[in-house]
Amino acid sequence: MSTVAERLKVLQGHLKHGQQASYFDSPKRFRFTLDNPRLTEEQRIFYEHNGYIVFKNLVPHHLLDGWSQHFRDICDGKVGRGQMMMMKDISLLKSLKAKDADSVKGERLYNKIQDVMWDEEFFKYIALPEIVDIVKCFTGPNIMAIHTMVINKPPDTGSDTSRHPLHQDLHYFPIRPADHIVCSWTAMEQVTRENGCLVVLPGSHRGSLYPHEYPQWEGGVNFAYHGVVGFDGHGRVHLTMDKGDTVFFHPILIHGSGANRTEGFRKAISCHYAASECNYIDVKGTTQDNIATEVEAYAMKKNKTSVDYKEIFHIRARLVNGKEVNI
Ligand SMILES: O=C(O)CCC(=O)C(=O)O
Ligand SMILES: [Fe+2]
Repeated sequence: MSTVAERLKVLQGHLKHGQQASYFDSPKRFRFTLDNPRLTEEQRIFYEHNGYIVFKNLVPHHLLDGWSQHFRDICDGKVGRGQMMMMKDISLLKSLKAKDADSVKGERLYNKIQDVMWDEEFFKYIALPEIVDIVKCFTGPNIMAIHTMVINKPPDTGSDTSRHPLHQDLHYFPIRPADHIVCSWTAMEQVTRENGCLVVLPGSHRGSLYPHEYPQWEGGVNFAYHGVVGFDGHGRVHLTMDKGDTVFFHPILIHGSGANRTEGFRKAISCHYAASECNYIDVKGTTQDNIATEVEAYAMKKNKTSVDYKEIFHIRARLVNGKEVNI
């Protein structure tokens, strides 16, 4: 483990010799990845530097088709939703109150199903060896699923509410350390700039967690879609992906997604994994206070009991590999 003083000495050495100090000259070469042969040196360096890495065609298509059908069956009420949370786009909520309400149903109505980790069909994605083998490179062998979603972007209604503002997923998590959390996000069909692919700010995972607020969007903003401001000048990469491609990214990486301007449904399945050794922390009084208060109020309304934010995460987390530590 290197100390700040050691790092400073190396940097001073570079400067003295007129060289430009680079991130990889620091004594501890790898901070965001663990020693594991599943990642090549090149892949490891890419993630260390950029905070994300894409694996082409990682998830078999027949499995993705099955999960797409399962999503539609839940939306249509053919399969029980259990404890899963079904979310609707705000512009549709408005039109539901209008006279054309009947035309908005099924997968057109729901833009997200959350907490899919306890659904045995979706859990097959979460525990898929192709995914878990890569997750271990960030978390180590003991792995919990802490946040899970099937994200559906129905055709935008014209109000741009299918956009997802730039944000950092760690804003939502009362869990640390961040470096042992990773998201896997798999395209369930081709994702393009037209149907609202992910947009990432490479290298932003080396920053810190910033304050998040609801953006001031004319058409309204979906529940809990908080965003960061002030990153307009930062380089962006649009992650256009084919069906089955999977991106793994760090929870501090700033990312978002565009509106779906096609007539199709853009679906993705994703899971945030954390090392079982991670701790559940109190976020009161931090920049995460606003999301914690909002979600606690929602849980209170739904379950009529008050639950602390970190307990919400603790209770729903599900073991994926190895053993549970912080029970
Ligand atoms: O799939 C997307 O459009 C992005 C979703 C996302 O980043 C999130 O829900 O945190
Ligand atoms: Fe996100």
